Amino acid sequence: MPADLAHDWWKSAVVYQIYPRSFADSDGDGVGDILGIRQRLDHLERLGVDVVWLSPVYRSPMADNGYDISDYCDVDPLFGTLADLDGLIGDLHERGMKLVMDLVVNHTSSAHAWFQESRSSRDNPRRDWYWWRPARPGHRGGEPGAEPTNWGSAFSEPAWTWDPDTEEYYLHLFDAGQPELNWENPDVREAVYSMMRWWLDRGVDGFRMDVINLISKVVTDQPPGLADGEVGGADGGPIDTMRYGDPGPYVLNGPRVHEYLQEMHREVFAGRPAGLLTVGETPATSIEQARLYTDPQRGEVDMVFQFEHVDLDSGPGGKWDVVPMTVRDLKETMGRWQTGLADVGWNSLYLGNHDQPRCVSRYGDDSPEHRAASAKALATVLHLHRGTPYVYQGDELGMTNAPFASLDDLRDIESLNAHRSMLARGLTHEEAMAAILTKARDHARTPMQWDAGEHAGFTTGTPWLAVNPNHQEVNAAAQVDDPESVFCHYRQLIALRHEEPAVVHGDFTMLLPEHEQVYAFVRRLDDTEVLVLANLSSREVVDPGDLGHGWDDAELVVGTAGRTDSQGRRILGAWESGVLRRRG
Ligand code: TEU
Repeated sequence: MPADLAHDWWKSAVVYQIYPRSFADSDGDGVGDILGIRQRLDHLERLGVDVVWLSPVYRSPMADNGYDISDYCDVDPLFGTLADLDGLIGDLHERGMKLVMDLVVNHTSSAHAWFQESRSSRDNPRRDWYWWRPARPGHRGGEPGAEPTNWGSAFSEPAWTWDPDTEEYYLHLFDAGQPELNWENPDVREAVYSMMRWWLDRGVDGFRMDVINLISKVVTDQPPGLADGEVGGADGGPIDTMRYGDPGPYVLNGPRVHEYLQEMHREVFAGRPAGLLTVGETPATSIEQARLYTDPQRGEVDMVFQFEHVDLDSGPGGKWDVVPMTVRDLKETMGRWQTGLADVGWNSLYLGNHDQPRCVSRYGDDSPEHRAASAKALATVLHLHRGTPYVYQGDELGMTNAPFASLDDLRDIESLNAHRSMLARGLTHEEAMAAILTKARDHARTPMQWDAGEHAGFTTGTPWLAVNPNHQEVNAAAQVDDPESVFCHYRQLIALRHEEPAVVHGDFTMLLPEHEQVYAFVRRLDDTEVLVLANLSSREVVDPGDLGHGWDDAELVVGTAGRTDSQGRRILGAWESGVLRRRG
């Protein structure tokens, strides 16, 4: 690791996200684990990524696949041991890579000792570590409608659960097994900071902070101190606002969130050597808010995951209200975020993760004819924007959504609850399944496709979630030595970011914003210009405006940049993409 690592080293880095349940299983129990990851680090080194973001491996009852943590300072036996994790940290550092852990501190598991104590009695010292409230006045606790507010959770249920022992409700914006921590309580914050320092002392290089913009709640002075949300309002997120009140205005980007993040920075990161990375997951966050979160002068986080481009196909009814999206929509939002954080802050760049369907199926064309080209075109566009790219495991192979046929094929609490909720409000099973089969998180969670063998080389046992049958064609073994493969295309893009400063620091100019098929832009730094052109459609594009005029003698650095027909018009084939560079 270069000693003089620049403070903002992560601007030229590429992060690879590993979802441990689905990456590689070393002991044949059908669930991925840490030793499995350690056995597959050559894949990451060949790809050229700089950082691994590891989704949770902590002790957990797995109500939400690890995003419900019962012990922050231990590894769940399903994934291995602390020693295994120390080994992974060592292996990555030896290879010049870093490890970023998932920090899930907006909520804990209900099995966490803190919550067990908190729910044990109303006057337990940890009672105020969570959000407990009495039943709505005039209502008997436990009865429908008695919840302190009408809020819905992201998993399509009431956001409050009654505790018959202490006769109060506790708040959870996700599953009932994920009670919200009360960050108003300074002891809660200090407990979190000391846990973070413990991991940094162990060699971890930073944190991806789960729903970090939910930690400050708007507490009103009228009982129960929290207000009802609007039902039927446009949420766009996973909350089923057709049935429940939208908690958004009371929990998103709350009044003390910046104060808490600045305190965290002072208490955890200040004074530590450069070389750490912090990225906040911030659903429903505006550019204005993102500038505050990522302005280095403010000492909060290095970058955030914003959700606008992954909510483009969500209608007024939220995530499950699936609506079409266009290339123009994608350009409009990506372009605005490029401009919005051009002078302050920094963007994270992603099209997929463990919560989103596969990007090639959602934004591309996963038919056998176009899958590889569209996977490359999406990567070309994403990786050349100004920001830090994130590769979700399998996207570097062009992995697609899975052919789930029925609810039995799914495992994710979010989809299973959403199905029940949609039926409860009168949708048919077919209507509910149509939405779920489009947006299900399990699409991203099918096992990694290492080879064409049984279970794609992921496990010698029975995978916890079925392997995508297209692993016969789509797998790492078939791609790593194929210069025309999606894998090698990703490797070229990552290498370009490492060697071309204009890709890291160059300004961004969108071209042809109104074009229905073409996504093109220029990056400029000093005397270097980089032109990125991509046809994000399955139809050929003829003469996309004066795109590329004057670039005839430019250097083609990645992909292809179309052909010129007899009339001198540039033709871009279906899903064709390329990067041109010129100097002076
Ligand atoms: O996700 C938060 C979040 O925004 C998701 O609920 C997202 O909106 C939804 O899944 C899109 O369908 C984080 C984690 O990434 C997710 O895996 C967890 O389930 C959630 O927090 C609770 O920890």
